Amino acid sequence: MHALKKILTVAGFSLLISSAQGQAVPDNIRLNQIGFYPGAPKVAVVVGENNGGEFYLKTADGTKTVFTGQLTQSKLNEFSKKPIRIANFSGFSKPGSYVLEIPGVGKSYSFDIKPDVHQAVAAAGLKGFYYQRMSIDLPEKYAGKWHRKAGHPDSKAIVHPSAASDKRPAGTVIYSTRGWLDAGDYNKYIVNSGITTGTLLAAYEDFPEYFKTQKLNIPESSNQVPDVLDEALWNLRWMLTMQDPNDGGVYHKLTNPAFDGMIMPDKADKPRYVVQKGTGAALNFAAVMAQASRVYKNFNRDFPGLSDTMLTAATRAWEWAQKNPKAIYDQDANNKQFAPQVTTGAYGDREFSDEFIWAASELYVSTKQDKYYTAVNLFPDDTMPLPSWNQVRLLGYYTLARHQNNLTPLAKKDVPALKERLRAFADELIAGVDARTYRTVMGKTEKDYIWGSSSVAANQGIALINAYKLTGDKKYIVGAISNLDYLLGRNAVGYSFLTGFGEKSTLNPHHRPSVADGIKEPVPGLLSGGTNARANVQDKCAGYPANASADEMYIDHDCSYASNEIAINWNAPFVYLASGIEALQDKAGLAKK
Ligand code: G3I
Ligand code: 9MR
Repeated sequence: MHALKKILTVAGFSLLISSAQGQAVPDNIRLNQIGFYPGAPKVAVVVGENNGGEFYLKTADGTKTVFTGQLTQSKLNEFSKKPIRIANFSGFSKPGSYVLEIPGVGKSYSFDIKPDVHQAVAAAGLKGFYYQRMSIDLPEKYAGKWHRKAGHPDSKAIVHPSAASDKRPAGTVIYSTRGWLDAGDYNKYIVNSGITTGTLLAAYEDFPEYFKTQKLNIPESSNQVPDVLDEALWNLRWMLTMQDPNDGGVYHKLTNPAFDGMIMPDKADKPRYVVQKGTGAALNFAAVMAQASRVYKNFNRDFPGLSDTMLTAATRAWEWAQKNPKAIYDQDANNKQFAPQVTTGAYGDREFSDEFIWAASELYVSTKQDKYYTAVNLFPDDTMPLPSWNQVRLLGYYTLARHQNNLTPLAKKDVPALKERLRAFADELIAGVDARTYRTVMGKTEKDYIWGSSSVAANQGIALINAYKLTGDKKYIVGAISNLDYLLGRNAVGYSFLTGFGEKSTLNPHHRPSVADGIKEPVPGLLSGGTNARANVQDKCAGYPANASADEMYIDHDCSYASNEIAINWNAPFVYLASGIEALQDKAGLAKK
């Protein structure tokens, strides 16, 4: 299978590939393979020049034409310079299952037009976190054919020499169980857990009604707590164990010295260490625990004392960071000094002003104590950097905007300017989208195609949903949908990057359980990092298309950790994006024409 796919990718975009049904379908009609809301724009991209300007929307069985449209004149793609035409069938809104037929090109994958069209992908993305749970069996009842044994109990994590303190010298054994595996690897990183868990909690805070009724079939589904909060708690409980009770500092990660092989969790039994405490870890921890204390406070009967524990943990980590504002996690430097050497993911941020902003914002909103609002300069400059694991400033801004009606006067005075900034940022994101060949917000410049670019698309979508919530202007949610369309297939490689969803979706992610479990289909509901302009030089896998442009550098091969790994900090914004759009579909007039 790999070899065949590789040849197809190398040979380019115009080849026919086989669909799940065994019918020949062209790879060069690219669209959201899941579908469209009746009241939303409906666009497909056609790659390559062809005669004939008409396209037909047909019932999925191909028997009946329900809509006929005119393709746009072809335009050269901004990066690959390939000719692109657009089939726009936004004028059609009748629910059903359809295909697009383009004379001289072929038929598209089938897709739906209906309300709730992204309900299943939103739920699957969240269920993806269940499949990432460590230290617990995943029985068939919940995990289906991907059931597996527990691994990584982490009940005996060793304090690494880099983390040694008087009260916990090197070699001390601590209990640090649970948590999610970070990505395709089996280690647990506090910095990346911060933005991930914070994003899931933000989704809940923004759309509580939506999550109240969602059932994921996880072990806690029968309790009274929304599944998203039960799932997030699996990781939060692990995060709590990463704080040194003696000083409030937080270990950067819990890790093997080196990455495990491509084996199942229960076969991975190397010793695991907690390493150096750092400012990034402390502040990500403080931010997410402060946020969590606010969220779980409403579930005090289900989790007595939890909210208070979280707030205390948050303030102690914050205080540690005040005393240690520049404790960088420098893995290379540590490796010169300590043994064993550690070569797993570094998440080595060196700049913490954004982490201070996020933590201060969350602590302020949860406690209403002005001292947090004034502790750091929350608005040091005019930039609005898109969130990523090493850049969390906007997470603080989203929180302040979300709670705008419940702030002290000190912060209230800044709200109009903050809202204006969020709106202006969204305007910048959507500017020019209709003139771009793929008509997605994603891909304005080559810079969007970095390692984990799928999370760029998803985080842009979150910024747009925030602007929609603040203004009620439909153009922002339409922009957010364009990026969901991108992630589910309207992109330059024609893949749905969500495993298990779409006829042409990621099948071979760099994900140890998916590689090692002997099951053909990958674990479902995981978002591939996707296109990465520098993937070929970063992981050096064979099979990248020759002369690929920035938006085409992707291979669906498990070797490719730089373009085809999955990661929790990419799944979380996907969950926010898909769930937010689902939650807003009625208000935004998407569900009906
Ligand atoms: O910041 C620069 C940017 O200025 C520049 O334009 C761009 C061009 O490529 O590069 C940017 O830096 C990249 C950085 O990510 C920030 O996006 C680096 O090149 C790139 O090497 C780095 O990749 C990180 C990767 O680890 C390697 O360190 C990814 O963000 C990060 O998501 C990934 O995380 C790994 C963990 O270490 C281990 N577990 C799996 C996880 C996912 O792959
Ligand atoms: O599997 C690892 C993946 O999670 C990381 O993102 C990636 C970059 O740090 O590294 C992967 O591990 C590779 C290692 O760096 C080099 N040898 C091959 C490993 C993959 O099998």
